[in-house]
Amino acid sequence: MVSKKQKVRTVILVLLLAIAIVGGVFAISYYKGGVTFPWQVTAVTETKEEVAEEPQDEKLTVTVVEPEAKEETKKEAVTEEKPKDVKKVEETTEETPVEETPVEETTAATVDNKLDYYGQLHVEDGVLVDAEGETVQLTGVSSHGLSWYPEYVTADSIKALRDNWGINVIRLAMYTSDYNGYCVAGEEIQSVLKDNIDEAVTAATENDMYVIIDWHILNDGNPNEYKSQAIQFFGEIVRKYEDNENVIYEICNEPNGDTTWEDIKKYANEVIPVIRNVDEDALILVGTPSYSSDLDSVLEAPLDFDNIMYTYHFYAGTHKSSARNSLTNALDAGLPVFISEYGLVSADGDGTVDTKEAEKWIDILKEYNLSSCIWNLSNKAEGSALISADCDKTADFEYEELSEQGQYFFDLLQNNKSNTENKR
Ligand code: IDC
Repeated sequence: MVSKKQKVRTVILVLLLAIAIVGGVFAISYYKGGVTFPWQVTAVTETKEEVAEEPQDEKLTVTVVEPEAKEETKKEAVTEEKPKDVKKVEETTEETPVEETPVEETTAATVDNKLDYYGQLHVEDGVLVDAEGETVQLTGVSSHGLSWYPEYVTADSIKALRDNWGINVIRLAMYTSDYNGYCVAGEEIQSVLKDNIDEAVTAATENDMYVIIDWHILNDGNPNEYKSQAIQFFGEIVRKYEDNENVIYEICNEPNGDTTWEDIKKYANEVIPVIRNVDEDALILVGTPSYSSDLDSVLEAPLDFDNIMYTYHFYAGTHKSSARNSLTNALDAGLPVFISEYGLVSADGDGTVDTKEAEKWIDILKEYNLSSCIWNLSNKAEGSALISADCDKTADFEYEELSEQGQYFFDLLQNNKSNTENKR
């Protein structure tokens, strides 16, 4: 009989044996690596993750920083290269003669013939004449304020005006009190203005043109307000240009307000000798009351100097037949008149060309051989500007780049030429 004790011992033995066998098998498998125990799985996964994450981070850091930097460099390099490529393409295009043809199509509007240059001018019997006493007519443009639009009064732009439009006079409007005017802007701007005048006078001289140096009073209605500055300015300027027979001095643009002809005479009698003491032949233009429109007062008591012309200004949109009558009355009475400024638009400098009135005014200019300058050489957004507001060029304008008044003026110049040709 097997005792209970023996049975228990046998079971324990079998169990121990089984444990030993299973343990052995597991041990072998473990060392062979064929079996992955659950704890191993966790450990491996954890290790893998750890291992995988760390290098990934490092890699990311490396891949993020390094390649991006490289990419940037690459991008920069590419960007740098692109313009080169574009340039190369452009250069190639420029080099192709066929591609250059359109450039020629964009040439400036140019009249057929240039107006003449006459040398030293004089006033004889109320008329502007050359050395031989032949009647002379100057036709040209006035600048806008020199402080405001100096870019249109450079050596290049003046040469282009002469070459393309054929005009023989340019007026340099130097405001005295408005818009950084000479008398209010300080020494630095004064010297800039004088440099601009010098460049323009030199260009006019080199291109056989007359040049008017205009002391452009306006809001300072009475020229006596800045008389001492005028005396100093003209004294300095005339010494600079005493040998330039093409320089014309305009000593006060438009006296206005309650300024009388007597006030203007008082001023003129002081300023004119300053100029004449240095350049005794200089042609001098003198403004008249009411914005240079009152010639009647002048007729009653003209100045006592030779080679003086009185200025008369008109704007076709505002000034009509009564203004024309007062001008022709003075001319018929033998008063020497110079139209140093006019517009075909309104007197405020804006509006459209009044073609009906413009035609009548132009007829008078032709009939009396009046010298004149049209207001104004700029691209300001106003009717009197000769250049379109959307044109940034300061020379060599195409016809389409001129304003309505600019085109009208250009057509006049062109027709003048053909008229002259026809007469010959
Ligand atoms: C105008 C200019 C305008 C400027 C104004 C200043 O065209 O851009 O703002 O002066 O007040 C004149 C003057 C001349 C005027 C012009 C047109 O001599 O300076 O220019 N004008 O108003 N007299 C009659 C008309």
